[in-house]
Amino acid sequence: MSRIAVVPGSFDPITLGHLDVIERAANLFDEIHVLVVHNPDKTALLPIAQRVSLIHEAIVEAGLPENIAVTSWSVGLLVDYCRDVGATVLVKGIRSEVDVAYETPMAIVNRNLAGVETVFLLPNPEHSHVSSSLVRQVSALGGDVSPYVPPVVARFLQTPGDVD
Ligand code: COD
Repeated sequence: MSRIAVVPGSFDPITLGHLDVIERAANLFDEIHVLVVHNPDKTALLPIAQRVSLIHEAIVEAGLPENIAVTSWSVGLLVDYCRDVGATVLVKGIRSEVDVAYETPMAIVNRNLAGVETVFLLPNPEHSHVSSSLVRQVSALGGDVSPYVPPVVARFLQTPGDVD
């Protein structure tokens, strides 16, 4: 039986920290679904379809394994999506105690709701300070985001019209 895992997030936009977690997850499981989900607690920068497109291009650009699908989800619980595609695991990145406090109750509820386990991956220390909100802030103020995001995202944030 193939092991399917979902890597959910806002990915607004995808960062090198996200990409690192996606690559490691792809090496651990047979199939990975990178799932863009709207987070109602955050003010969005990019439309969901744009985020999906940038993730897809970043994965191709980085030459990541081909067992990665990218899609979005807007109806119902995360575990409903997992059930629909036969995924038994959620993969999340943990950067700090703040992430642990945010993710722990969701992991417990997701296991209680549907038996879906959450696997936490520690980030590459090189990217542990990186977040989409930091990227949005640096970009809005005209700074260089290329140390924090895949090249396709850096190009997009400089000239949004040039990338689909
Ligand atoms: N290094 C490593 N990991 C990182 C980094 C980094 N630099 N940056 C982010 N991450 C990790 C985050 O910890 C997270 O695991 C993931 O990458 C995505 O991060 P974001 O910021 O893009 O996404 P979030 O935190 O806004 O997550 C949005 C979700 C919708 C996925 C989340 O809120 C969620 O799981 N919601 C559950 C919805 C639901 O079904 N609720 C009911 C039951 S709990």
